Amino acid sequence: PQAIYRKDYVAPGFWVDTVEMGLDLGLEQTYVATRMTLRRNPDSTEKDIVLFGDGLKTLQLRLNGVNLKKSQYSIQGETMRIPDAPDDVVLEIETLIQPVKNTALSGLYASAGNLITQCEAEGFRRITWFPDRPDVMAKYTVLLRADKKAFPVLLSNGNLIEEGDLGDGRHYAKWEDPFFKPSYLFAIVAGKLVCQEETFRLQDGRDALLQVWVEPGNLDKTDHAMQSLKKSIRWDEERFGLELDLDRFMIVATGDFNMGAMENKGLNIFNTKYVLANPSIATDIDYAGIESVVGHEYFHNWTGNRVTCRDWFQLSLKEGLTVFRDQEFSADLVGTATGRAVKRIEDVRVLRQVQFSEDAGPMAHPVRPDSFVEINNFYTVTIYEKGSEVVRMYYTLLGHDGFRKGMDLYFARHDGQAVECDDFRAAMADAGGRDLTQFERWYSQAGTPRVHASAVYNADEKTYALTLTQSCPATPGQAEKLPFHIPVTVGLLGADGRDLPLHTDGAQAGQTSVVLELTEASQTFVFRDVAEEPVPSLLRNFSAPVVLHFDYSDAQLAHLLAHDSDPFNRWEAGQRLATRRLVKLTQAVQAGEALALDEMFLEALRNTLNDTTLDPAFRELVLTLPSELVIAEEFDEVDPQAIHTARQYARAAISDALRGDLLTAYENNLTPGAYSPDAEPAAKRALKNLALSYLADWPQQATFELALTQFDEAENMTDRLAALHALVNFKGDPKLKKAADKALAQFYKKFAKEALVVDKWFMLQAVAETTDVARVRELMQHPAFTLNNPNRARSLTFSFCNANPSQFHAPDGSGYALWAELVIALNKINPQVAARLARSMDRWKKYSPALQQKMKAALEKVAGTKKLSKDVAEVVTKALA
Ligand code: HT7
Ligand code: ZN
Repeated sequence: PQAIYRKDYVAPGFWVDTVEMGLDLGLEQTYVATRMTLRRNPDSTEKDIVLFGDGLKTLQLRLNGVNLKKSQYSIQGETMRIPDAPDDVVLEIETLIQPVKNTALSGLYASAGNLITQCEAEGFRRITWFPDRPDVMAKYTVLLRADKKAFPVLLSNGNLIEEGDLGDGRHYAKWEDPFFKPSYLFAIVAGKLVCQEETFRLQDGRDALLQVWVEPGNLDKTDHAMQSLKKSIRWDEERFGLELDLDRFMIVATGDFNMGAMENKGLNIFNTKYVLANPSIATDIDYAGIESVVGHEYFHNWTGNRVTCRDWFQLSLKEGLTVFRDQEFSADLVGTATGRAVKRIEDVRVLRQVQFSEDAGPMAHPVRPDSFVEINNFYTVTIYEKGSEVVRMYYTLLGHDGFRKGMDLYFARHDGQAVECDDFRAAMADAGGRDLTQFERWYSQAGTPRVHASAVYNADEKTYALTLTQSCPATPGQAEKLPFHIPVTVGLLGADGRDLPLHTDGAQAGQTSVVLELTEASQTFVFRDVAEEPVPSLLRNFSAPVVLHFDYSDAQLAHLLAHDSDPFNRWEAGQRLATRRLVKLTQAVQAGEALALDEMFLEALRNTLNDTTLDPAFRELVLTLPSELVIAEEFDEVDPQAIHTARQYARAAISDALRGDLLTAYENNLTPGAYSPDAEPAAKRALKNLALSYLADWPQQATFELALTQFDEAENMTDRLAALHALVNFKGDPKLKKAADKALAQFYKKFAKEALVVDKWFMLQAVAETTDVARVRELMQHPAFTLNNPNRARSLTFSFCNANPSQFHAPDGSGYALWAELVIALNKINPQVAARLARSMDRWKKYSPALQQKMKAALEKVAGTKKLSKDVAEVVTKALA
């Protein structure tokens, strides 16, 4: 497949000022008439009108009122070129499209009898011919016409300016969006929908109409999304001084969606997973997910919509920044210092588990990629999560107020424009009076930097010299890396566990944390007047997306775990202690040696578990062992079964040693009374259910009964699902398996009509320890399973391939054969979803030669498939390179 390159950017030959669209909507067939006014861009080297179209039946093409003859334009692939056009043009285009046949869910498609659009990144060209690129911003007016019964609700971007009857059972609605926007933010929704609505007073005194639209029958599940929307609007006003710029803001939920949600101007479209919630169907994690995704999409209204991307290579300009904003939103809503740290730890866990792995694999790319084959493959954890870390580093370097000044300057300069990552960096540098030239390397260099720290304490001179050395592994196409500008936040702990005052360049009197700026390959930072040899607390709050190495002793880590004033690094110390042990246990499994877990580690965990002054959510995080995927990163050659055995052994040993403490934690963290998704009760449930999962490793009837009672009596999905998890993974008497199966069957029966809960039912089984390839195949035959719906496909097949490593990597290669079949099947239905699944094989070179051979064969099978989409072809070609 053909790659496109960032360096080849050419400004559009023509701007589009206005777009008027008329759509006659139907599921089988939709007629689209588009009239656009174009104006020559004198600053471009491109002289033609260039339009993009994909899968369109073109009925009519008129330029300034005259039909275009075939000889007056050319079409190659998705690109139409009209040469020799005058400087001002009115282009009229009529196309026919077939929404029901659109299983790719890009462009206009059918979902449960409704019509929905998804235009990011390049879906608008599946509706009409258009300069479908983000730097072409136009004003849209949209007239929707449809059968009244089939499509009683007709929505588009902006304001409803007219609606009425057309006779013959049809009606219309006319929408006008007052803002210039790129085509990827265009949206329409039509169908049988109902809404929860509210008028909300904005800070400037205006009233806005807020609506959450869902299928009939789901109005009992919209309240949390509405509350989240109101909180988002208020937060953006208060934290960034950014107002809602429309009179009306709509959210629509659909069960068929490729991603989480979409920030279309004034008409956000969401996966139901990020809208629908009530205590009986949604877990605490779902509630938190809804709050952050509603926030994320809302925040895009400024970071993405008002200021958008010049081209798709700049995607992180809007995505990294908006993820940073949604992370801060969630942290601010919790409010407490540990609450913030808990959120930070959760975010960093995702980064390490998924992004670090991406950065070390064949799809590694910079935050601002230099090339791609299919843009849909670049909605990645690097663009989103690493992009957010890059924005967070500006925040760390400039401070709270400096960052806000940078944001203000960014909007003052670029409101209404399509810009580059460099423009954001320039705004930060100018507002903060800082030289951020070297910081650019975070955008241009892929790979996760390594920082090695070493220290020398001079007792005579009372100095502590900390040397930081950086390097970065090679990534595809980038063999050599130049030093990054890395903010490393550091504190020093005394023997009593308290922070020592810091005397070093840049530290104010009394300061106990300092941001050291590592810009060279190696630098030494000297702390003066250090009364005793300290334990360093490095990279506090994870101040940069790097792997930090320091040769800590176990005793130093236990000291940090017990005392660090930085809660992130307390957790980090616990993870380091655990990882060390899990690596050793894995090696012992491989060598056939006896396994053991030392009392010192168990004691550190026990102390944390029993420290009731600590937030239960924090204790839950400390007590959770690093995942099998994180442990795998410690090895050059991964042995998934040995890692699994080692981790399971460690869990059982913890369960055994901390029996009484776990039971006490269980009992002390019950949350009787009405359900609330707030941080405090959610934290208690998290710790209680972690205790339950450990107790399920304790093969006794009593703990099984505990789980069964929780399952039967649960009044919320968090507790019910956690209990079902414990039952299904119970280690005791095989006779109890029958009771677990019964619970599984009961659960399905009770929730068979709730698609999102059925997804959970599949997922829980997909990741269960005993679920092997044969069982997945059996589950694929279940009447509720389908590959056509992305959520359902992901719930079983993605969960198995990505989150059940010891079974997926079965030595006989059966997991890989299943993977290949699924990717090939999905490729025909939905290339974007297929390409996501294809990524499960990214790290195939990290496995034993025997497994590698089987993985390669599976990759080659997919690569050799006829009619492979660009999406899948790019992923497997890069994996095999
Ligand atoms: N900006 C949105 C991206 C998105 C998307 C991209 C490709 C294909 C389908 C998609 N649905 C949504 C989501 C966001 O980051 O807010
Ligand atoms: Zn986004």
